[in-house]
Amino acid sequence: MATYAVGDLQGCLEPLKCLLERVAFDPAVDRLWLVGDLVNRGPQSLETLRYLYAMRDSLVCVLGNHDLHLLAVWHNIERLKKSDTLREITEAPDAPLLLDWLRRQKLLHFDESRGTVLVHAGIPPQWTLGKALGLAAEVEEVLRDDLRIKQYLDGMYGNDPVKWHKDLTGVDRLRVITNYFTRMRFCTADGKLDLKGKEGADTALPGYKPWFAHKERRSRHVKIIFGHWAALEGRCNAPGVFALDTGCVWGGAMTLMNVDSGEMHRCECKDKDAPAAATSG
Ligand SMILES: [Mn+2]
Repeated sequence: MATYAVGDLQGCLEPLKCLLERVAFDPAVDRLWLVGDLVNRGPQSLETLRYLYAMRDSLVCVLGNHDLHLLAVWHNIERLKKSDTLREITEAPDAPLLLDWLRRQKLLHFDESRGTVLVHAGIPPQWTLGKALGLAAEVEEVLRDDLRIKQYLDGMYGNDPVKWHKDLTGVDRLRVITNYFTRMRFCTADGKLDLKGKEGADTALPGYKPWFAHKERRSRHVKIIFGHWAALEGRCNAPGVFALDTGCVWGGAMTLMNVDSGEMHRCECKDKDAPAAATSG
C-alpha cells in the first residue's frame, strides 16, 4: 500500500503508464495523487481522462489551469486556442461523464496524517494552510454548483486583482483565489502576483520571488507537492516543497514521487511531435 504523486500529465498517457508500471502500481491498494493539468497540448488528452476516470477511486486530483480552461470551453465560455488539443474531449460521447467528474475535483488537497498538501501552482506566502483550505473550498463549491459554475468560468480569466484582499467579493474574489492556486509562480512577500514570468526561479522581477522562496511563508510547516512550473525542471530549494512538473509535454520527462519515502522516478516523454518550447505551464 503506497501513495504516489505525479507531475503534470497534459495528455501524455504513455509516460504515466510507464511510471505506474515502474512502481507496480496496484489501484486496489495504492493511491495516486495528481497535481493537475491532466489535459491539453499533449497527444492523448481524451484517452488520459478516460484512463483516470476508470481508476477514479484510487485517485486524489487537484485542478490546474488547463483543466479549468477545458471546463470553460465545455461550457461555451471560452473558445479553443490554436495550441489547444481539447476538441477530441468536447466532441466525445462520454464528455458529459468525464467533465462532470473533472469539475468535482479540488483546488487544494490536505492529507492530515502526512502533513502534506497537493496543489497545482502553490500557496501564496500570506496565507496559512487553514486560510488556503477555506478559500479553495469557496471555488470548489461554485464548480459543483450548476447555477454558479458558468458565471465563475466566465469571470475566471484575467490577471487582476494582482493581490488578495479579504474584502474582495464575487468573481474578482474567485479569480484571484484561482490564480494563486492554479497559475502562480512569482509573487511578493505579501502575495502580489506576477503572472507573466514563466522562466526559472532566478528570473524574478525586483521585489518578487518564487512563491515558495519567501522565508516567512505561513504554510512553511507543511509539505507541499505542486506542478505547473516546468522551467524549474523539478528543482526547488525550499525544504518540504516538491516541484513535480518536469515538462513531459515539452519533450522532458514525467516525474512520480513516493509521497512517504520521497523516492523519485522518471519516464521520458517519447512523443517526437511534442512542441519544442516551454511556453505554457
Ligand atoms: Mn499549469
